[in-house]
Amino acid sequence: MSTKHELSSELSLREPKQYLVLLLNDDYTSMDFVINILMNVFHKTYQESEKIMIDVHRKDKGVCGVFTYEVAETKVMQVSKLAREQGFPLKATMEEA
Ligand code: TYC
Repeated sequence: MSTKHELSSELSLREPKQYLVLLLNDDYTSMDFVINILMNVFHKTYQESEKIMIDVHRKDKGVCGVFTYEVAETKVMQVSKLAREQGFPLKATMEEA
């Protein structure tokens, strides 16, 4: 029978690490733009996007999804490219889940 430790190392051999992508609040990005980012980059519904945006606005950061490293990195880059193109300082970061 496997110990708890053996089970968790077996899992880590099979499953890729997961990363949270967090959206950060700022004073300049419009609420509508953040909602559009959540819908278009993170595939959230309008209602989910509005809820996450308000949460980030109130608490300074919030999770918009959990992904493998490359996918999380791509989402972070997409957010900064789209924000830069529209002249907003919006930033996303990633951390190990
Ligand atoms: N704080 C912004 C405002 O009042 C809205 C905002 C929400 C900006 C979430 C960034 O990640 C963010 N216009």
